[in-house]
Order: sequence, then C-alpha cells, then structure tokens
Amino acid sequence: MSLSDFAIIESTLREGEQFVNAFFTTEQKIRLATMLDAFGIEYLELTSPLASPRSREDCATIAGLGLNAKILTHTRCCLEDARVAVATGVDGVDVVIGTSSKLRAFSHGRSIDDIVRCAREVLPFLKDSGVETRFSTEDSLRSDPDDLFRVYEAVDEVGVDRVGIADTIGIGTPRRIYELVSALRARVRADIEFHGHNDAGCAIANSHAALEAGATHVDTSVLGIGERNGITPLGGFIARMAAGDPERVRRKYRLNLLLPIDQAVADLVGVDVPFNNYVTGFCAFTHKAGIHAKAVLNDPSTYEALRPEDFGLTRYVHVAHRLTGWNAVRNRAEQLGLELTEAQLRERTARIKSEADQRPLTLDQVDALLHAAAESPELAEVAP
Ligand code: HCA
Ligand code: CU
Repeated sequence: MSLSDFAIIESTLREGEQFVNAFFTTEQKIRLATMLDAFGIEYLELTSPLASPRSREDCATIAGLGLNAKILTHTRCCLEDARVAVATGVDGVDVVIGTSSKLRAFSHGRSIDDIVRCAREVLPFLKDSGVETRFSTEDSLRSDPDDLFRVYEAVDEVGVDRVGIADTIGIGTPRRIYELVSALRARVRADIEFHGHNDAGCAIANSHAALEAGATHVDTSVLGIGERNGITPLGGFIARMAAGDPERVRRKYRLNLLLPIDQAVADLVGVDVPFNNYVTGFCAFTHKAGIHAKAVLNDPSTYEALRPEDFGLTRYVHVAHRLTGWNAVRNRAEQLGLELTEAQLRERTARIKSEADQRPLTLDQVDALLHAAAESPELAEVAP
C-alpha cells in the first residue's frame, strides 16, 4: 500500500543542518525550501526553534512563506519546547526522545514510564494547538521492543498522527526494518515514518523496506547530508522509487529539479556531487563497453533502470576507449553529421581500439579520426 502512497519528509533543513560543513543563512534556507517545494516534497522539517534565536526566527519565516509543503519542526519531548514550536506557526511538530538503554542512561536519563507520562502530556497539548503531531523514538533499533511498543501504543492511544522509527546509528538491514515496521503496523493506527542513517550503506534499502512493511513517510536530505555520513539521500530514494513505479514518481515530483537541488546543496556545504551519485553523478547515465553501447543505442532500457530524460538529463555513450564497438562509433559519426560506410566505420573502430591500447584517447582524437575517414574515401575500401 505505502509503496504507492508515500510522503517525503525532507530534512535537509534539520538533519542536514547537522552535517559538519552545513551553515545555512536565512536566505539560503528560503531558497532551498522554495526549491524543494517546487520539486513537490510533501513536508519540510526544520531545526528546532530552541536551537538558537536565528533557528526560531527562521522557523517562523519559512512557516510564513505559504509553500505547498507542510512545514514541520523538531523538538524534544517537553511541554516548554512544544509551546515554542507551536508559536512559530509551523504545521506540525516532530517530537523525539531516545528509548534505548544507552540514550536513557547517557543522554536524557529518563525511564520508560517517564517517557510515556511526558508524551501523554505533550501530544494532547500539540493536538489542542491544532498542529500535526509525530512521536519518534531515537535509537529505535537498540531499544527493547517491549519498551518501544509500549511507548508507541501509549501515543497512539492519545491520537498521535504519526509514529516514527529512527535508525539513529545506521545499523538496520532491510529485513530487520521490514520486521519492525510490520510489527508496529499491526499495533498502531497512526501513520508510520522511517528515519534511517547511512553509516553501513543501507539507508535507501531500509526506507524502501519500511514502505513495503506499511510505513507511510520517509525522511530524506539532499545528498543525504546529516550527522556523520548522513541519512537516506533524496535523489537516491527518488531513484529507488522511480525504478519501481516511474509513472507515479513522474506524476508526483518535478524530477528535472533534482540536479539543480543537488548542485545547490553541494555548493552551499562546499562539497562536490559524488561522481557516482544516484541520477545526478556525472557517470549516472554513461555507457562504455561496446556490447552495452550497441544495445543501449537500439533500446536504452536494455541497460538503464531509469530514463535520463525523466530527470531532464541525457545519456552519454563513451566511444574513446579500447572497449568500444563499431555501433558506438557509428553513432558518434552520425552525431558529427558524417556519412561513413560500414567498412570505414569498422576500420576506424579497429584503429581507435589499437590507439587506445597505447594511450588514453580523448573524444577530440576520435572525432579527428572520423573526420579523416570522411575526407579519405579510400578508407572505405579497407576491410578491418
Ligand atoms: C537527532 C536524532 C535523529 C532524530 C530522528 C527523528 C535520529 O539528531 O535528533 O526525529 O525521527 O537520527 O535519531 O535525527
Ligand atoms: Cu537522524
């Protein structure tokens, strides 16, 4: 159900602000919020207004922009924080508290009974204030399942809109997340959100598994930025969902904004978009080996799970190397407007391969070889 009907909680302006290089000015936050809203994100999560005076003003400013996305902020489970959050004018408040024994011992020092008591105080206050409510347990995967379900059932009883599972240190696997979300799905009527860190590389797969098990909301950040190596990246999550149901993802989001969004965040935090990034990495739609190139030129879906044109991008067939084939070379000749015979193309392909065996070749050098063939018809006679 949820694979076909999910919402993204975009947390670049909360979790992403916890990335070591991140410092966003108010203007930059507004620009990012506006871009993400234009992309079609359903929710934007902002840093707690309790974090600093500027964070508080920015919450109010972004909540007042009149975006389509619902604006959320994120607070600890306490009434004073909840009051400040509501006063900023946000649409919803994401309440979080650690339930693992480690966090209870070394972070806030509260018992499960205490957590339940506090949640039963904070959530009704938020509901009465007319905002959407979410209650999440930090470090859910290292929490005792009995404690977890006790807390979730208690907040479900007071009518929370959404409960959240957080894989805070990125240790989840798809199977584990599937089982946990399924068990939770059977116990609460509230929507279910998944927040997954990427320390061990499973964040996207875990988010997908959460949806398969009945979760309804997934947290992302642009390029995955966040604490340590971050969380589920927006682009990677979109790629995963588009690989499953491209029609729906095309209808839901303005996919051609993904590249400017990834680039804007990379610039703001002083990093490059990774070369192998989902969709927007420079080699995401490049093809190299002759066999791949031939098939892709005939039908791109042979070797592409995603269509570059859905994202306003183009594929690139790499010809200047020793693995090339004559179909790729013919395609390049056509791009250059050259009419070469099959014999010429096969001869030029053999020449490119032997030259590329000696040294790296550039596309300019390949183009020069193709132009030379077009100007020397006698090459047409040379069989490979
Ligand atoms: C944090 C921790 C958190 C919260 C996630 C959530 C995590 O930095 O406050 O609210 O669901 O990873 O546990 O990001
Ligand atoms: Cu987190």
